[in-house]
Formats: sequence, structure tokens, C-alpha cells
Amino acid sequence: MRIARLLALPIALLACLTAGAAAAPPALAADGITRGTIYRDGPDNRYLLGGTWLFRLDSAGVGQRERFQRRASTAGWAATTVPNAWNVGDNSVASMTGTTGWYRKDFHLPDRRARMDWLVRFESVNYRAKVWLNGRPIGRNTGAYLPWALRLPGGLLKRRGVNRLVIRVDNRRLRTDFPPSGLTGSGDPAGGWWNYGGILREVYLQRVDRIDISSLLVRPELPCSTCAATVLARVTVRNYGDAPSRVHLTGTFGGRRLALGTKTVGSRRFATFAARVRIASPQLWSPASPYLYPARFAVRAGGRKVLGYALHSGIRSIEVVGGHLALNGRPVDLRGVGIHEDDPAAGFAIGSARRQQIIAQAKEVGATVIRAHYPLHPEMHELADREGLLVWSEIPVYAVKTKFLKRLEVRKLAARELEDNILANQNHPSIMLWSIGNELSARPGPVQANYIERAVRQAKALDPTRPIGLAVAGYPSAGCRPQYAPLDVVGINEYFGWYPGPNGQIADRDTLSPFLDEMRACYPNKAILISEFGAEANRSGPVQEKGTYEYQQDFVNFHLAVHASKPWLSGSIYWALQEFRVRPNWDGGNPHPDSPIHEKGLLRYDGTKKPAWFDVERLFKSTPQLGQS
Ligand code: GCB
Repeated sequence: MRIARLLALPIALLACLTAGAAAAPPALAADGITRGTIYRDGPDNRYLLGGTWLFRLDSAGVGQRERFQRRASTAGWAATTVPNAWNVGDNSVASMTGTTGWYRKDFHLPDRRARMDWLVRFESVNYRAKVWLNGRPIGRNTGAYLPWALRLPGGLLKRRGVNRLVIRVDNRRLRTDFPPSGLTGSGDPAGGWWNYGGILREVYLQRVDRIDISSLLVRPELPCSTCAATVLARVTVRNYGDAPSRVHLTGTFGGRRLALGTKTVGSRRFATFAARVRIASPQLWSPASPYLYPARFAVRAGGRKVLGYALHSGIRSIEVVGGHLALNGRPVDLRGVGIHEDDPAAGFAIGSARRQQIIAQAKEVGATVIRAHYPLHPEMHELADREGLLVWSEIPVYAVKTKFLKRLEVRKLAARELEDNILANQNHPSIMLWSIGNELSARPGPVQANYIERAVRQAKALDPTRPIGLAVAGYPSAGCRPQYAPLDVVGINEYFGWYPGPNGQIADRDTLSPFLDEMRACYPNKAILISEFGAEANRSGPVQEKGTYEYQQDFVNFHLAVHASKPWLSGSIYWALQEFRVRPNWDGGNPHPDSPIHEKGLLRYDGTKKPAWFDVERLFKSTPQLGQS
């Protein structure tokens, strides 16, 4: 491949080759840089940093000392592409535990004009990232699944020559990470999904013509299903330039004008513009009819258009009324599936085709809601908006032990991820709630109470239009917990008749129904959903034997019947749509497991359907999920 060979050349020669073409258009194609994003919403000033990247593993942790970040030579680096998970297919304990790996991208700026500022935006890096530009450190980040950006300092950036972006990625999990590290009873690394190291989602260059949009909110408010809607648009811009600028913002929502106005924005300052528009007879968004309104924005500075921004919004209300989740005023009884953005060949570095497939499969089984343990890829949200799937949106505050949840740095990271998730994803009509975590201690004390109280307050302040939830492990011994008081929604992960649970308390599936009634009595005013239930299945065999397809079929029929018998439930989510890599020596309650694959999926890892798929599909599709009946 031409690009790969070019990159293998000594960098000095590479620079000569490109410098010779000074008058020619920037070497976009050769660098693999393309204008635009792979998803359709957002600002129009992004360039995908695709093409050939370089990678080198650094298991010995010597990279910084040996100055991988500074060396121009490409010796020791191998060509790769980004997104990338470097340990796909390595199912060892060492792979799950994590290590360090280095990525490098040599590129020309796709626009050489001197007035442009540049940012680099990472959609998701797992887990700790440190970034250098042309040998100098420019920033770092902690935490995957959420976008972050760094400014490329003008003094370091080469307008014409080759720029070298180097990223050190460390995916060794700590007890204080999301998700945290830990050890299972048998001494293996714990964790709810594979610890794929790498740059797991795309990287973009962002060109700033003095003024950039730092946040953009389009929030439709619908007081009742037959009411007029009010749409609030709020845009915060930032002036990257050295001089104050007269900034004029225009916008439309569904073709209606948003009067955002004009302001003078000081150098290095932010300014917020807001406007409201009334939509008299809105066409509502719902899974049955996912109607989207286009919204467009333009930023003008000094009389010139410097930035455009487009998105797709939906008008709907989602709230808890009388202890029930209501969509557009109607109580719902959703059915859905848990998902992972996983794939046997790519790990978590999946592409658009795989994302479309996951969404299509969720639709095919009859789901109206999907849930993951972490914020989804931006394109997944857009697909959910378009296809009519509600999203239980969760931050990866996953099974964090109380003694770590207590720590300030853990609380700060959780608060940052909650805020980042809301700011990044709040414009999607598909998102039905913000979840602040999964399976913290089932017997919460003051630490968790404080976490819940603060997280709910923070989320409500950022987004007063969506309910706030938490998924909890369903154990009768937990009793009624006053610590859950601030929550709007309680998700119950119930594995009755599958796992024994502490002291065997959930071994008997017949105790599920009374347990659910007790939960309802505890939380009469909250919406309650079954956020997980599932059984592993990898073979045919007796219906009484755990791990057989027959057992799984019987399990889903029994559980969905119990769920359907509780009219106060707002929904039920099967865990999971498809098998995924989880961790070494996983058995998931199956006496004959295929570690490291989690096998509660309705689809095998190769995408084929298990018998229980058809039971779930029949039961999901025969349930009036949206309150039509
Ligand atoms: C849970 C977790 C989920 C696991 C599941 C299981 O409660 O939330 O991530 O995969 O149990 O299969 O044990």
C-alpha cells in the first residue's frame, strides 16, 4: 500500500517529498484525512484522521524513557488503522489486565491558512491517554466511551510540514477506574466486559476559524401529548482568536427560525446564545414513529460564516408519572436488550456496518429499548433516534466497591463522566434516562447515598427533562433502601433461578414474583424496570440443566411471564442481545462454559440465533409496549 510504504520511509525523506509539493493542495488523501464525520450530527469543521496509523506495544513500559514520543524514525512501529483494539483475540489474563500501547499519526494539516486553530478530538480511548504533538506533551485524559479534545498549540503545529501526533494508551485497570479492576474468587481479573486496549473510536481534527461551538443544546419541551412544544436552543461559543469578535448566530428548527442574535465575544472568551421556538402541533417522536426534526445553526464572525452545525432532534416527553415511565403521556411497558459494542474480529473498535447490525438485530427481536454499561458511540445514538429505539444511557460506574466510591478522585471522575455524557448526548430523542451506575453495593450505606444524591442533583441541573436511574442487583435481603429516594427509576438486575445469590436467596425462581411485589411496595412512586435478566446457553440438552438452549428457552418464558404479570413494571430488558468477550475463566453460572465468552446472548458470538431468540421475539412482539391498547 502506497501510504504504508511512504510511512516506512525515513521521516526526513518523507518531509522532503511533501515539502516539494508546497503549492499543491495538502496531502489529504495520502494522509488518510477526510472531511466530515462518520455520523451526521455535529459541527461541519471536523476531519476524520483515518488512513494509516502506526502502533507499537510497550509491555515493558519503557516507551517514555526511550522517547517514543520524540523520535522521528518509524523503526519499531507497525502500520495499523484507527479505531483499533490492540488485544483483540488475545484472551489471556495478561491481555485482560492491560498494558501500554503507543499510536502515532503523521499528517499534514488539511487547511494551511494561518488563522485556523486546530483541535484533536478523540471519541473514546481506553483508558489513560497521554498525547504529544511534534515531540511535546499537549495533554492527557482518563476514561473511555466519552469524547474529549485537545488544542494543538499553534507554536508546535507545522502549517506545511508533517505533524507527528503520538498517543500513549495505558489500559491497566485500577480499582478506582470505570469499570474498576478487581479479582474474582479464583484470582482472575474481574470485570464485566473485555478490557480492550486502544483508540476504540475515531479521531478527528477540528478546524477552528476563530470561533468554535463548545456546546450546543436543542431541548424540546412537551407539556402534554396534544400540547404545543417549546424548543430551547442554547449555544455556547468560544473565541479562539486574539481579538474580540462580533459573533452572529442563526438557527432553524424544523425550518422555523431561532432568533439567537449577535454578541461581541472577547478574545479567549465564551458567550452563550439562546432562543426558543414554539411548535404548535408537533409530530411526536416515539419508537412507533421516530419522527426527527432537522435543526441547523450557522456562526458568522466579522460578516463571514465560520461554522455550521446540523443535528436531528425529536419532540417527545419522557417522565415518571404515578410510579410509571410515560412516553408522550402514555405509560409504557418496554421490552428490550442489553448490548455491547463488541465483535469477534474488531473487539470494541467496531465500524458502522456492525453498529447498524446491532441496531437492526435489536429491532428484529422486537425491542423498543437498549441498554449498555457505558455511553454508546455517537452513530449508535443516531441510529437509535432514526430507528426508534429508546436508550438507557449509563456511565461505566460499574460494580465500584464502596471503599473506592468513597474516594474523592473516584467521585470527581464519576461526576465528570455524568456531565460529559449528558453534554455529549442530550440532543438525542432516543435517550430516555441517565443512569448513574450499575450494581454498586446492594446494601447501600451513607457513601452510596451521598453518591446518588449528588449525581441526581447534578444530572437534574444539567437536564431537567429526563429521569435519572440506577441499576441494582436484585436481592431480597437488601430490603427497602431509603438511599434510593432521589432516583426516578430503579432498574432491577434479576437472576432468579440462575445464580444462587448470597446465601442462595435467589436460587428458587418461584421467589421472583413475591420479590418484585416487595420491591414495588418499597418504591411505589418510582418507575421500576427489569434492567437485566438472562441465562447462559451454549448447547442442547435437558431443560433442567443450566447452560442448555432448552434451559434458556424455559428461563425466558418464565421470567417474561412473571414480568408481564406486574402491570406496574415499566419494562424488561434481556441481558444480552448477543454474546461478547467478558473475562478469562468466566463461567457465568454455566457448568460447561466457553470462557472468555459471555453466553447469555440470544445470538451467538458468530451472530446466529439461539432457540430462545424466537421465544423472546414472540413475547416482545406480542406485548403492547407503548401503551396503545
Ligand atoms: C450483571 C452485570 C452484567 C453481567 C451479568 C452476568 O449483573 O450487570 O454486566 O454480564 O450480571 O451475566 O452475570
